[in-house]
Amino acid sequence: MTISKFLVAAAAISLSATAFAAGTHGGGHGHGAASGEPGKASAVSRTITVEMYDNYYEPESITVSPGETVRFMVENKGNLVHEFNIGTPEMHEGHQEEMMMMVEHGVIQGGRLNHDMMEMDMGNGQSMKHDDPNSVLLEPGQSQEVIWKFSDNSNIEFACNVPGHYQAGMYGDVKVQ
Ligand SMILES: [Cu+2]
Repeated sequence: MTISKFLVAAAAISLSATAFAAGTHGGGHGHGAASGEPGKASAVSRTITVEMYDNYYEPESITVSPGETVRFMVENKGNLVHEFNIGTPEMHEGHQEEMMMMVEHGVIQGGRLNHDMMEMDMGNGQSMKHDDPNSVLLEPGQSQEVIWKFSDNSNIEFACNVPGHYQAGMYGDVKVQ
C-alpha cells in the first residue's frame, strides 16, 4: 500500500481531489482481494512465462482453475518500462491514476525507473515503491516472478498500467474455468 499512502500525502499537498479519490476507491492499490491472493511457492501447480513487449503481452490470455496457484515468470523484452499486474478492470483503472503520478514525479522515465525516487521517503516512512504482491514493474531486460493464487472471480485481467499502455491494448484476459 505504499503508493496509496504516498497518494494521500501528495493529494494533501496538491489538493488534487481526483488523485485522492484514486487512492481511496476500491480499497486502494493492488491488494487484489477480489482477484485472489499472494500464492505460496509450495502450492504452485504451473509456471507460465509472460513476455512483455511495447505494448502487448505474450501470451495474450491465460486460463486457470479456481483456486489455482500459478508462478508467473515475467520478462520485459520491450524497450519501455512495463508492468504485469493481476486485478479486476476497476483495480487497473484506479492503478492507472497512481501510475500517472509516478510518471509525473519522474519515477517512471520511459525505458527506466528512478530507483532513488522510489526509495525516497515522502514523509512518515511512505515511499513510491512498487512492491505489491499482485504486480511487478520492470525495466527493459529485467525479469521477476509473481506467485498468485486465483479466486473464482472470472472478471480478472493482467494489465500494464503505465500511462497509455492499457489504452494501447496492453492487457490480457484471465479465464477462470
Ligand atoms: Cu506497458
